[in-house]
Amino acid sequence: MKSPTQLKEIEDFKSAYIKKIEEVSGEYLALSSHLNQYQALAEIVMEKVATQWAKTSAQYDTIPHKRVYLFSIEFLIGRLLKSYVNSLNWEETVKIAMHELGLDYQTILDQETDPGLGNGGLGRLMACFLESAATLGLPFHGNGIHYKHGLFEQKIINGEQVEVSDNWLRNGYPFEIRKPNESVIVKFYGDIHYEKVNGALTFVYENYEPILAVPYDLPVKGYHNSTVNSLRLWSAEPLDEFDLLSFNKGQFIDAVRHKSEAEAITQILYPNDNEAGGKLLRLKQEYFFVCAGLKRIISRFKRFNQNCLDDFSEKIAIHINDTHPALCGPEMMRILMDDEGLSWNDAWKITQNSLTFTNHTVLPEALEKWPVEMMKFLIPRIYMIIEEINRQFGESLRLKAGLNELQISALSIIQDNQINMANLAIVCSHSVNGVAELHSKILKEETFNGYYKLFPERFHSVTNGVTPRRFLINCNTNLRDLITESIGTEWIKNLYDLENLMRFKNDLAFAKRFCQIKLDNKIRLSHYIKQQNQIVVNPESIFDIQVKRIHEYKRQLLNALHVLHLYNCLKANPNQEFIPRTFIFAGKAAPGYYFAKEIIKLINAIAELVNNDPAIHDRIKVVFLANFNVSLGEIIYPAANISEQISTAGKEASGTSNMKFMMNGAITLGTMDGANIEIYEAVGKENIVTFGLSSDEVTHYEKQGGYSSIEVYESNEHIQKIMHQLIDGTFGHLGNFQSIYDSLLLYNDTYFILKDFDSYLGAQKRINSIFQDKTKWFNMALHNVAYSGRFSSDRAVLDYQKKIWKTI
Ligand code: KOT
Repeated sequence: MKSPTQLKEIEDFKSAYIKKIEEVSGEYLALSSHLNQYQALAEIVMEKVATQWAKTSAQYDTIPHKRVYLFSIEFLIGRLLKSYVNSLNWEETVKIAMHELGLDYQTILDQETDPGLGNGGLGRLMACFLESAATLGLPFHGNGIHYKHGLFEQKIINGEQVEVSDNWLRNGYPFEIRKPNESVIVKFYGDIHYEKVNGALTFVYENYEPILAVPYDLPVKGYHNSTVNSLRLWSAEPLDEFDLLSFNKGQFIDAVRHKSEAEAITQILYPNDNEAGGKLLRLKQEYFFVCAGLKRIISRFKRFNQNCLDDFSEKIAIHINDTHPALCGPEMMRILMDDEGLSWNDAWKITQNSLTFTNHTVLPEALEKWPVEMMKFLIPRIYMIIEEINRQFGESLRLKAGLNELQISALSIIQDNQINMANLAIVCSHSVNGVAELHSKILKEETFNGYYKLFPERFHSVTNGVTPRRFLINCNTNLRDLITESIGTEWIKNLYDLENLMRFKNDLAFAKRFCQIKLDNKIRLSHYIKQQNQIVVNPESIFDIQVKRIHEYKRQLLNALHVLHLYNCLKANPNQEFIPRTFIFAGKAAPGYYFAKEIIKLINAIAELVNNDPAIHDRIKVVFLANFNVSLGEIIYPAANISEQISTAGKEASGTSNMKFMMNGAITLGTMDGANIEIYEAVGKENIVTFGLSSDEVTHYEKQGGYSSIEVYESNEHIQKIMHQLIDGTFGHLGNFQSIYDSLLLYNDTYFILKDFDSYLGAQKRINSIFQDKTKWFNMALHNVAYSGRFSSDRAVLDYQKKIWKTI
């Protein structure tokens, strides 16, 4: 029964919506398109959010809380409409209203584009942190880039990845506000020199190219509260639409060149995950959003602080998310000295006390280094400042720490004519952290050991987390309702409360509903698979899922080779007892990463072989879902039985999909890597399946130049068989996989795939035997949900507040 207030709310909503439809489309509701229906709902929701947004901003201006600004080159925010509706506590009203108006709510939600403003874990983490901070009511804002084109859309054609350009702004975007009056000028190129003016040496920067940075603000709304923070994304525009001088001379092409060169800066997101590209345009992007963001933050601070910058670092924390915004150090020095007239020493104190830095990867190819010449050419003043920071740092190591020249050069920001951006970030900030316990340990003992020895107090660890609102509450509503009916609502804001679910471990009725919800989620995913890939899968089979960027270190190849091996076993012994499995893969490969694209091709080749072989009797199905993104993840995570987290130990800094799967009751099949280790500790060894070399073992082999993959190959006939199949025509018209064969045997298997193969096989067998015991399986799944509390990004953000930003 609905209360009179509820009924009135629904009626009011319906009339407002009917009116809004007419406004956005000029049509009556009955004639409106799905897109118009979406736009109308988005506008109504945005109006409500904007009211709270204005109020939050005004409150922040009067309360002197320390503010945190997250600087990141990626914010993978996902679709926002459903998040806003649910966080406004409007879910029921909107659903009923839509239903009563004869509209399909899900179809309306599906009209929203999914902004791909990030590659994967790094960008998604920032979106989770923003959501958590708003939910916790903390003054915490994002600063990034307004890419015109986000991450490419992936199509699979003849088993191969084909990239299509993304155009998320095609139909306009209802959740952003362009703020031209808060634009800033960013200067590139040019010459610098000192001139004597009235006897004093004055710094002159001329012939530079000015670019206009225009901010777009997106509201970040807290769940069931009235806090709305901001994500500010900067767009590059020409200062003048046309270069009038060229235009008047009749040089039309030259006149527009300036426009397109300016716009190029924020045209597109670089599609590499865990790799540093090294292109001039990327460096331009990095400086662009750092410069614009800092200028605005500093000028706002002065406005509310009687023009005084003295206590800046007590009131503001600037967080450098990986090294892409590492120019925050020298840029802040530049603003404080050149624009604000502070001395070097005063500027340095403020800069270092304000900046904190998180590293997200130890892969050497991802550690950014920029050629000195490029930096000098593009941002000459910044280069000068970097040189001086480095000189003074070297001097302090020599004089205060007593290091010799060799030791100093190992810690130098400038090495081999390149700027080492991680070194720059460490030197300019007062805190460095890794994103899981093991990763932080590797940073201290290996990657940044030289710095750790000098400044042990600067090093911290904060394990990543994910928002349970997006990755459980809004995407697995049946599980949400079961949990709330069982333990109340407290868990939504304090995820540790999920531990109370353990009271139901022997409750049959609960177990039945819990398992039915998983089955329903698997059926939902099966429909999606049927619709997208025309493959029929069995929802009763084990859903074994690996979704993440395709990368050698993440070892999708190990998973794929295991499927091929199972296929071989069934072919050799068709009547063996076999527990049906559906292997689901999804993920994008960087367009220039040949080997990763070969892995996608191989998975699709195996899918074609296995899915169409009548001898298999549908006991194995292999599915590669195209275009993995946040929205697809929201359908996939709730449907998983097995969460594949099988990176080479020591290589995955944390991983976050492991957490999303766990919250939804999947069992982790993983190596002792990144946050898997902490999941192991949280659920206990009975409730996770682990395998493979440890990170110490991997390092041990690496120090000897690797292990011998040929030896493993020669001693294992299963491996011999699958290796031959890669090159013997098994995959028919889909071709051979010589490069994969070579990397494993000729180039000695850098990622230890063959070395871990047997151990992985054993782990998969253990899963089969556990799955047969339904009670045991339920118990494991329940443990995973119940102990996922520490993997909430609420906990992660609070850890940062306590350990790093010292705001609470
Ligand atoms: C590096 C360079 C360019 C683009 C992305 C990266 C990157 C991504 N570096 N680390 N990551 C991932 O960050 C996640 C969030 O901390 C981690 O969970 C994951 O292990 C990293 O691979």
